[in-house]
Amino acid sequence: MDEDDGHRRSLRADDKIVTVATPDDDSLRSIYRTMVLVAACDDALRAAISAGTVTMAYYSPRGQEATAAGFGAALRADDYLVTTYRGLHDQIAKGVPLRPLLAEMLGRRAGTGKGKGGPMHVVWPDAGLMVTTGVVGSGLPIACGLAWAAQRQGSGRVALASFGDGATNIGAFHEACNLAAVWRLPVVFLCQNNGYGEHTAFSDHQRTARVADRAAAYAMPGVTVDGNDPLAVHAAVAEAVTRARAGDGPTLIEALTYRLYGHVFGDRMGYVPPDELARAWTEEPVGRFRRRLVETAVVSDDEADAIEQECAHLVADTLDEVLALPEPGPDELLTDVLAASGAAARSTGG
Ligand SMILES: Cc1ncc(C[n+]2csc(CCOP(=O)(O)OP(=O)(O)O)c2C)c(N)n1
Ligand SMILES: [Mg+2]
Repeated sequence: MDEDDGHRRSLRADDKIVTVATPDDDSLRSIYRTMVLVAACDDALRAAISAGTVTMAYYSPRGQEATAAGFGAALRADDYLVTTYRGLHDQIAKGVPLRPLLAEMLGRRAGTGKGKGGPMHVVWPDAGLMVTTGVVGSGLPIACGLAWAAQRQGSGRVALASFGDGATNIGAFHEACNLAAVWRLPVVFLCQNNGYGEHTAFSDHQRTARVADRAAAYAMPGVTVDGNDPLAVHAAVAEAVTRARAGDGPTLIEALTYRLYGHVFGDRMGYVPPDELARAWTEEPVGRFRRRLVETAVVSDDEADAIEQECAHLVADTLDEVLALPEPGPDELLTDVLAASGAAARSTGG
């Protein structure tokens, strides 16, 4: 990757130059719409929790929209994604439909897991979303398994593991990086470095200046990009995906971004320096990308407004619809616990 702006830094583990296409105007509008849809969903969910209409532990991805929209546009529909509890943006960007996604988050029977998994366990294989996990770091070895399967099947699919900066201190991160490098697995390790693991700032939880520096330990390329710029993320992921599909193994990408609403809904963020938070809001990625698209005449102000209104209405209508849907009943407590292999298993709910 070229070092063409202040944030991008490459620790190239080989000499291959990979050229990737930049998104055309339709793709740019689609990336913007994804970011707007995530922000609209996040606004609606936080408002619903505040109003008491919805009760759940909610980990807002607000501020990290660009990272998800950038990688979503760089992946194939059949590529795999493994994400975390802070995964709403990733799930939307990978193409999980809004209705079953929100229904799962709200524990409705029409949800991706029949309302029995909840927000920490959203799975939608039709869009390649194979796992959402609340166990920090646990998604990375699973992504290796998916990538190993793809490698053995020759399917050309790539697995992208999305995780936070805190997760890079977990043993599973290092085991997965090592295994992926040794077996040259088609994996993209995408660290969304939002500056904090729960209430611990990045500089208090690791000595390495950049998460991407850790790639050198596994002889894989590592790169740090501006995670608030969807095109920087897109370029890095597109390059990593191209390498992965060509059999050249994994890449570690660190997307520098920010959690604008703290760790979990209700976080008062007293541990966050106020000037840091104020600065982060000035770099808020959705508005920033809108300004860029308007300045470069990819959209007019009216078109950008129309995208925002369309997304706000879609989210409001879907949320209203989902709130009226039934929850799973007690009779479903023991169903879907194990994969049924025959009629007997099905009849016992096994
Ligand atoms: C194995 C494990 N250890 C600890 C926790 C508690 N925990 C939940 S979220 C979190 C912070 C993770 O931070 P990061 O990886 O940076 O992700 P972010 O929340 O910033 O998206 C921790 C420690 C957990 N869920 N799983
Ligand atoms: Mg973090």
